[in-house]
Amino acid sequence: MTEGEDNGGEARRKGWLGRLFRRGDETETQQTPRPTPEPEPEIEPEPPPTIEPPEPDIQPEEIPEIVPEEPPEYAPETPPEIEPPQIPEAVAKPLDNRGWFARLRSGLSRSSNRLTQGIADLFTKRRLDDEALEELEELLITADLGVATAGRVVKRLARSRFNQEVSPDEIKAALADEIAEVLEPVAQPLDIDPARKPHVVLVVGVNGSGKTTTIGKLAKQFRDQGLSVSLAAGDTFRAAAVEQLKVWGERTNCPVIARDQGADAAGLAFDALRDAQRRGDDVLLIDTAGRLQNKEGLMAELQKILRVLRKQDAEAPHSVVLVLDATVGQNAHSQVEAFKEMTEVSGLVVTKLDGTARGGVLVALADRFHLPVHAIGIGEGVEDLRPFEAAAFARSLVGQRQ
Ligand SMILES: Nc1nc2c(ncn2[C@@H]2O[C@H](COP(=O)(O)OP(=O)(O)OP(=O)(O)O)[C@@H](O)[C@H]2O)c(=O)[nH]1
Ligand SMILES: [Mg+2]
Repeated sequence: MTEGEDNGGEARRKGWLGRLFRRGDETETQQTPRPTPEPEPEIEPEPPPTIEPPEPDIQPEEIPEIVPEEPPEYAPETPPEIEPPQIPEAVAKPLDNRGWFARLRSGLSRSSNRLTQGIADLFTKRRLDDEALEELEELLITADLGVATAGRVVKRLARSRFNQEVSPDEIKAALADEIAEVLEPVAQPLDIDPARKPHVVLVVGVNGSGKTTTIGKLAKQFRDQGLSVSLAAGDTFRAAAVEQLKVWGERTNCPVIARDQGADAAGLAFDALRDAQRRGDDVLLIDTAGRLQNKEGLMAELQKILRVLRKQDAEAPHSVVLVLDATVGQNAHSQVEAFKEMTEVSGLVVTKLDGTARGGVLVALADRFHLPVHAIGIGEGVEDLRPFEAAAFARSLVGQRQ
């Protein structure tokens, strides 16, 4: 359960987190500095959005008033060499329920194998006495459930089964029930308020967590519900990120507002909301960068986006969705803490539960932060975003069959 056990794929994210909490260490000097940012105002001089030019009824002099920004407090860095966007092909047809459950189970196998084996070792012809409960608690902690949650789950189990002889299957079933009870209150879909035109969803998270992909998948789901959706490529830090969102826009038939790399993300968000309001869109999904050079830089950018959106709609964004990669294990806690400090996170989407996920952490997060988990990602395709179902997830985690 410690960060030291994280798999190799975390190195990049750890690097990000390292950067998230660091100020001006040596790695910055390896990057060629970008030109000094343009002085204010930031919106006015920018190139027009790619989908439609500003309409004449907007007075040009209004715009500087709306964003009276100082230059950003962070020194923008030259993005690392641009990786080609990794855009998987859409999954042709929806998975049936057994298909997705099998995927979730195999994704959670890293957690569930450990639990299943541990439970089998512990509870073959054994009473659920104090010693057994203590060992079970340790096992749950190593499966990423965290000390507090593991303690609570075991205590509740003891209430009903103390000193009874229990089989591994009974323990698994009881555990799944206890875990489902922790998860149930947070299993809440991302509800779009039809009174908002648009309902603005700001999507945040560290780089690589799955923000852009999740936006594409959400766009598809909302389109399938008959909603009109537009996308804003607010991750202006990398050219590839903009391209990636445009591909999702084409795939889901949603307009994408985008600007060149390095453009001001808040200005782009402003234009995107104005256009979406004008069209009367139901939903606006705003992508953000996860890769700014430090926490202060990221916070400054996100807060600027919030301020600018609120100039047009005092209640926007109506949802702030934090996307977490389930393979990072305990790091997810510090990511939630960091983003809660930066913005009012209103819910989570947890991705990569089809990979070598460490799903136990989702239970610990639910128990600790009580943030709604709107959906889970179980693959790279457009259909691979599923509602978060507490009971199914709990059963998968303990290795039970559906
Ligand atoms: N297996 C799997 N891969 C996923 C899932 N969600 C996203 N990915 C992949 O994870 C990688 C990163 O996803 P992105 O959507 O680009 O992540 P991001 O948060 O936008 O990253 P930055 O733009 O770098 O901040 C891509 O290769 C995605 O295809 C998922 O649920 N399962
Ligand atoms: Mg992205």
